[in-house]
Amino acid sequence: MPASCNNPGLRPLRIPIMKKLRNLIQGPTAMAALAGVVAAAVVLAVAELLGAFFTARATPLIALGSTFIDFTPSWLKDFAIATFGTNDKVALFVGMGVTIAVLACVMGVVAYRKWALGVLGVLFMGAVIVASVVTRAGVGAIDAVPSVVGTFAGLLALRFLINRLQGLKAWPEAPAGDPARPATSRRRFFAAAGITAAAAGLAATGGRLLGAARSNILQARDALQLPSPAKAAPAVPAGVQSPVPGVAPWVTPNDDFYRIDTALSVPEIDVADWELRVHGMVEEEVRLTFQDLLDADLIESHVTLTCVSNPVGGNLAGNAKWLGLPLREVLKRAKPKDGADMVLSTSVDGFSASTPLEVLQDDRDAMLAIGMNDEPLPLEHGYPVRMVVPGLYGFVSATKWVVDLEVTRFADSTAYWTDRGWSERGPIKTMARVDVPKSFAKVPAGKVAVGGTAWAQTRGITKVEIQVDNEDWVEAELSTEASLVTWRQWSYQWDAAPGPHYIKVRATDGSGEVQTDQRADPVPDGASGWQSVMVTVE
Ligand SMILES: Nc1nc2c(c(=O)[nH]1)N[C@H]1C(S)=C(S)[C@@H](COP(=O)(O)O)O[C@H]1N2
Ligand SMILES: [Mo]
Repeated sequence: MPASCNNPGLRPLRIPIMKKLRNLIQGPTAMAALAGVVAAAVVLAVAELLGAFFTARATPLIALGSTFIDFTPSWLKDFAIATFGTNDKVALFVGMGVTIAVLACVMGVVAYRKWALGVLGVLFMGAVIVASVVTRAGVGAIDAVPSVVGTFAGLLALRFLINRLQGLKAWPEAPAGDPARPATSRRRFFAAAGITAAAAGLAATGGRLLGAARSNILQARDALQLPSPAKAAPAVPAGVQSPVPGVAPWVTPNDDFYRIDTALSVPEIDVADWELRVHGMVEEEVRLTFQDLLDADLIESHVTLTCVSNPVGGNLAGNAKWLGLPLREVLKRAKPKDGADMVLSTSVDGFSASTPLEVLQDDRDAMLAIGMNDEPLPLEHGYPVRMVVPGLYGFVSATKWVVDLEVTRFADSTAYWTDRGWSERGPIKTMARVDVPKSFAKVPAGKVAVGGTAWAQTRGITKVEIQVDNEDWVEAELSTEASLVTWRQWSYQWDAAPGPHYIKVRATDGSGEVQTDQRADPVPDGASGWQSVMVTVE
């Protein structure tokens, strides 16, 4: 028997701590905290259920999260994307869930000790929710109804549970077996809390199902027949795909296309309601319906989109075939006035991007896209209409769910991310990426296939070089170039000797410029530097 077990000095110390801990966990404070959490679940669940009949973006979690995103400083956005990638929204919801749970615990305890103070706290939180709901773009005052009703339902639930709790007198000091020991009322409290929580769960699930059933946007999208383009995309030449297995497919399937946006709940737009307003510094205000787009002479072209938040070596880039109307044609009708140098595009949910006017008028075929890889745009990629502008990062050009184009001047207006510390302009930087081998891969000695992709939209890629350790730079083999606005893949057969090695890669673009080795963070206008991949050859 270890000596410590019969050390009498330890017992008196250990038992009070254990007892205190047990009392805390089983005591009224913890139960009050639990009541708070259950009441918060009721707030959210009732709002979710009613929310099925209102704008989806108006339920408390979505509205609070969206408001949080809008106040996210650029370093935090950058950190979130760097850490969680396209899972940044999941991370946000987890963070919000924890915060709400902690606040709810506090609220429960406060309400138990002093009911009036608890009521004030709950009403204050309700007011915060309502404020974040009604300030969302495209959300009306009526959309506050689910949150208001939810808040009062939560308050009722809290009162109900705290009544149960206050039934527990002379507790927990009463010894077991003592009739004063309120084991049954304690059980009753947990039963009440459990039933309330289960009802909240049902309401939330019901709200989800009801919301999905009431939304027929997905069916409308599936039923939509895209017209054939007046000008088809140039045929993709053979040999665009790097022969190295594991390199990203040259055309990114829609399901694998990276998604970056501030929308916590994907906007649902009925094409019958969709209208694009072109206004501002124009001779002629133009309004376009979806039918106008279907009837117009559409073009089709492959364009590689890239996100400014993409770190060196990252995968926030994708290549797709887009179908749409050249923005040039839209602007021709609107006739921009002299002095205008920017188009501020705005989405239905209040995101905006500043794009140089001349970029939308030149021959790079910037478009209002309605199709992506022979399908209507997926909901999360901007259904029914988005902008696609070759050569610019998405944050200054690729507005999804676009509904408004204001012709203006950089000096007069700013866009969503510009107001949060990012650049007002965002030409895409020349970048080469290694897809194979992966960083920290172990490969057998001998011939090792190295491959990846590179992009410099509107300039094109003319050379990709790799450097192993400190050896000379050598040219990789370029895959066929499809166009200047799509990425270009590459491959290299590396004669690998055993040991650890670093493989660096850099591209040269069509203007003759070699990709800079100057490291820059994504903020404010895109990451730069050379990717370096560590590989162990065995
Ligand atoms: N409405 C809206 N459009 C948006 C954004 C957004 O947050 N909201 N994000 C932009 C950014 S930063 C990028 S990189 C591209 C990404 O487009 P994708 O999600 O289709 O890949 O969309 C752009 N369009
Ligand atoms: Mo982006």
